[in-house]
Amino acid sequence: MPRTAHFPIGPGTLRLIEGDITRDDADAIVNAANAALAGGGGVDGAIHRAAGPRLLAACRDIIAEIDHLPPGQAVITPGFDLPARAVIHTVGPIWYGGSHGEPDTLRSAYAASLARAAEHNLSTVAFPAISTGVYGYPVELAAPLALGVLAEALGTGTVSEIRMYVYSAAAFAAWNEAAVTLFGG
Ligand code: AR6
Repeated sequence: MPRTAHFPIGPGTLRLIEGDITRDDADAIVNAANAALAGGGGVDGAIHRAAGPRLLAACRDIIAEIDHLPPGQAVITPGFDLPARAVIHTVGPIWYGGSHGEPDTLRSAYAASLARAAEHNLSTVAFPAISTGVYGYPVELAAPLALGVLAEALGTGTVSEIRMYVYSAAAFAAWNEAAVTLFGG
């Protein structure tokens, strides 16, 4: 049985969900992309498969203009075949041990994604656990940092609901523990 938990934060709600983000019908889902927006493995591959080839075409148009998407920044495309209306593509940091600016870049990836959502009046946003897969960011460090940024956006009403997707029972336990510590049970 997939696990869920929810935490009221200010006027908004944070939901923690164990499951596949590509099935979510949020206003926007966030993609943990690479700087070339070229598609890839992990959640990026799953989102491109579910959205269909028009998503890669839209990413290519963006790259033709900006060359590459630096870590910590975010851009938005339509959701195409996804249930979600939009995809916000961000690039998290690759983990090199933690003293190479990784926390600032991870914070920025979440904040920039929320900024794109707010600009487009998208109030329900689903996030994957950016950088905690191929990019190697330790989940027990990523979770409290990410939840802090998400809570700030919910507290100020930048967005009304954030659905934080995790992809294993172990990840759910780590994120839930961090959320309970920060927000109470
Ligand atoms: N739904 C929700 N979460 C998922 C899904 C899914 N369908 N699939 C995987 N995850 P990763 P990164 C989780 O590696 O570390 C790509 O190749 C996964 O278990 O997707 O930011 C890009 O092109 C993990 O917890 O992203 C980049 O090159 C989390 O999503 C690179 O990987 C993120 O893992 C980015 O690496």
